[in-house]
Amino acid sequence: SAYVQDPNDKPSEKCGVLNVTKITEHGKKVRKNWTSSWTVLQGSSLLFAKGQGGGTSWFGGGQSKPEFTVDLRGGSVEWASKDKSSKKHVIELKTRQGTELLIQSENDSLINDWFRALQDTISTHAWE
Ligand code: I3S
Repeated sequence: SAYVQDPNDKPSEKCGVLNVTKITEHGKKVRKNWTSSWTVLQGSSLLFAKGQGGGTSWFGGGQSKPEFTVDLRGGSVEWASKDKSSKKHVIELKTRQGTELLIQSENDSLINDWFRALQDTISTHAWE
């Protein structure tokens, strides 16, 4: 289903498990480290927590913090070219701060929903 901005103008939220790796940090290439992450889109922020398995959820327990947070304002998303990854369904997310992430799921419709949600968020917050 399509991602729709909340009509009451509350911060929109979307979450799920995605495979994520940074490829660039502060404009500098970093080594890939694909990790399954609990991912939350909250307003103009994208938050990543360690994947399930550890037993602690940063919901649930409330003790652990997100691994990292990305500010989507001024960023861009596109489908990653083949040279970026051998995986299927890979989104390339670039932030204004010079971080580049690859975001992937084997689930075609799930990743398409995320792509639209990220695009919508970036365009909604374009002028902030
Ligand atoms: O872009 P690369 O370097 O081919 O990325 C692959 C490597 O990071 C590899 O790990 P090491 O070469 O550090 O051991 C990963 O296991 C692969 O998953 C990476 O490539 P894909 O195509 O899966 O994004």
